[in-house]
Amino acid sequence: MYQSMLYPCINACRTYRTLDGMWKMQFDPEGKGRAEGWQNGLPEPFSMPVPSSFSDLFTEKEKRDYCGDFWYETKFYLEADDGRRVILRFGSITHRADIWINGIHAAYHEGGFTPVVIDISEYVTFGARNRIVVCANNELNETSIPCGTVRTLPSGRRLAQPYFDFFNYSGIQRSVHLLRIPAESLLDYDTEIRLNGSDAEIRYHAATDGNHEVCAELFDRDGQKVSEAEGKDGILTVRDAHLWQIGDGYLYTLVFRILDGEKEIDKYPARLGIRTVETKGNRILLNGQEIYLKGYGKHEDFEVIGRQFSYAVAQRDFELMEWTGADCFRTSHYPYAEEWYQMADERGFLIIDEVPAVGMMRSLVNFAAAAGDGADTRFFTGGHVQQLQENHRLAIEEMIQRDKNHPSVIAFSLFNEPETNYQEAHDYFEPLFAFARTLDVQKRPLTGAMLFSSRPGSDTCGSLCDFISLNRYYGWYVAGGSEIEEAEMIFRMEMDQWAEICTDKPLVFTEFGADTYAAEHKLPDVMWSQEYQNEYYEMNFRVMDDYDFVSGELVWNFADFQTTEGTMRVNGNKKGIITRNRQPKDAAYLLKKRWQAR
Ligand code: BDP
Repeated sequence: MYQSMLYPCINACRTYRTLDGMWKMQFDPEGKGRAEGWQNGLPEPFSMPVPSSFSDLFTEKEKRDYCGDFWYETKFYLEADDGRRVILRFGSITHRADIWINGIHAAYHEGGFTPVVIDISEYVTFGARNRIVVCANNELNETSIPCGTVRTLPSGRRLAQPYFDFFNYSGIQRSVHLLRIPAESLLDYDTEIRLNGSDAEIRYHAATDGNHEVCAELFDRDGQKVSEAEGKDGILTVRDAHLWQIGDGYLYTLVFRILDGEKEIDKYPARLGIRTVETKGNRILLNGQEIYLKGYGKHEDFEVIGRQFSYAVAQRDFELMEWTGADCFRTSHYPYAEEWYQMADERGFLIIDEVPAVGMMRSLVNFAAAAGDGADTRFFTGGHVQQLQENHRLAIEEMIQRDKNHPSVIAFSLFNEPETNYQEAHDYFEPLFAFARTLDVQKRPLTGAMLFSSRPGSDTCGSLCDFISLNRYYGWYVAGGSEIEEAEMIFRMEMDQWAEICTDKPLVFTEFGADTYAAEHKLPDVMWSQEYQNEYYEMNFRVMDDYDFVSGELVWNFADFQTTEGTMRVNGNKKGIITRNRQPKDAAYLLKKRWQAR
């Protein structure tokens, strides 16, 4: 594996090309591929687009729901050796993969939502065609994140059984790049920002794999150089800094160069937004000013393409989010494709970046237990815990390394709805929070989205978080429909308890919502109708507005999305404010009115 996750760029020192296109693919339900030597070429492949989530492209159920090993193959021509490294970079492979180059095993990667980056220089043949073979696997278990299990039907067919509420889309779902980069190059960098009046000070650290001199230059949006410094560690001072703000995604360009005298060995242009984020008392501050988060929990999910990244869908989503007056989303429940963060940086949009630690409880009915009765399954006890924690640690490390330099990322979420009501949960999470704190020099707030049963008195993990994040379904899973007045009462009772803790800690709602069928209207309203979604939100906002430590509201969900089928879901989760094909439900207008006025 190669240590750098820097996004590809093209200039005099670096080049890349995409290997996206039609690849060969083959399912391997018996897991015999390795023994039969498929790493040297697939025996009976069909064609498959890369990137894509394979499931919704087929017309047969068995293929849509395929669970197990599945293989990909492609060939590429490589030009003559010019002394540079050859790097192969997958945006992600879900959930794990072995990769061979020309039949030689080059890497194994666990985790389906961060890049797989491999230095393949020693495996390739220059001036010739080279073969890439990938054996991916999409099984879920209790040591993988996200968590789940696999059920074998009497026929022998295997089915993924997620402990979470989204479809187990898999495949090579993000772009594949082939990079040529200098033998000595920039591997990674960190930036720490301080504001002094109208000026800014940027402390940087550049990691390279050599000893040559590094220089850093900062350019404004017009290409004017505003500051420069020398060394792997340095300070850039910016007079009258144009701050990165909500709705004003002003980006400077920070150019790192590695020099051998006059000779440029490497050059990497990074985008930089000047902004600070912190919590103070029970407030969240951006550039020292209090902010209130308005927006959504989302998914990477769209018809036909599943979880594949699409610039067009992302653009539509940003347009719709901004149209409702939103300024923030949580990458529930996994790090998204990097392009989402680049677009958010440019638009001045805020992101809570979440690791795929979801399904940390045994709940097979589309997460029903999680949202409703909060059953305790003792998930954090048993033999699987150590390996789970190792995978979780790796996912945190890769997420923070990949995303730490995006101004849009204002917080990291390290879990979604695990059981937190016993000591072992705290013992599990405490070292992970401590580890995450060592990785982010910007010291962004850390949080985790808390389950219904995680509340003052019972929860053991809120103390690890810089702000409390609550997923709450008062008026839906709890006292829904005609009981909504009771929901309001018990919601207030819970908030009174948080009020005692949140004198010194902000609280953000990371989920609240009601399933709503876009075609359904009813007077007086009933659950699933558009009118009820409005009533639900009106009640929830009434309560939230009475507690001044509430620092944000991210509704669940931005759009309807695909889940595993079952009695809890009507061809997916319908809590969207927007339909799956990206048109507004009535509640979108309610949010728009509220958020544009705030
Ligand atoms: C929460 C989960 C989320 C679900 C949501 C729901 O965090 O993934 O989709 O409930 O039930 O438990 O809609």
